[in-house]
Parts: sequence; structure tokens; C-alpha cells
Amino acid sequence: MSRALFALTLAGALALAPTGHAATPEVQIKAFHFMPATLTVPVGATVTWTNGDDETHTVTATDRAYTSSGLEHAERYAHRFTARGTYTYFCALHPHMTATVVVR
Ligand SMILES: [Cu+2]
Repeated sequence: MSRALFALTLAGALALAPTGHAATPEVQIKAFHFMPATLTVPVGATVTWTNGDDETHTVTATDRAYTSSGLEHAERYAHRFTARGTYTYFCALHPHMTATVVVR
């Protein structure tokens, strides 16, 4: 994809993004990154992760409060956040993959 087209696509995605909290917040796992790296959700939100890589990944809380199993390509995992806080997580198979969910 050309740089200009990417910029247009990104602008379109931002224009479509809700100004408040997403109803069904999602994290995509792609190219060994969680995207977005920081996701902000309201208390009680269920966050869904989808593995877009061919490599297996997990979604594992830094404090091990929750963890997915190994997610294969296109597999999903969901976790509900019931209290305010800043929650970091990582991939247990690739610990350099880290990201954060902020619950407000
Ligand atoms: Cu991984």
C-alpha cells in the first residue's frame, strides 16, 4: 500500500471511530504487536482479542489474573474488566509483546 493510500485509509478509520467508548472494544494481534497498544474502556467492558498472525499468541495478564490459551490464526479471546485500573498484559510465548488496557 502506498504511503498516501495508507494515510487516507487511516484518516477514514479515524473518522469512523466513535468519539466515546467502543461498544465492543477489540484488540488485533498483528505482526507480533497488540493494536492498539493502549485501549481505554469503561468499567464492565468486555475486550475481545483476535489473532491476525499465523504465529500462536496468548493474552496473559502481567499479574496472571487471566490468560487465554494459545490462540491460533483468527482465534479470539475475550475478557471482561470489572474494576477501574490500568492493566498490562503480554504474550506468554513472546514476552516482548506487551500492551495495556485502561479501565475508567
Ligand atoms: Cu505471541
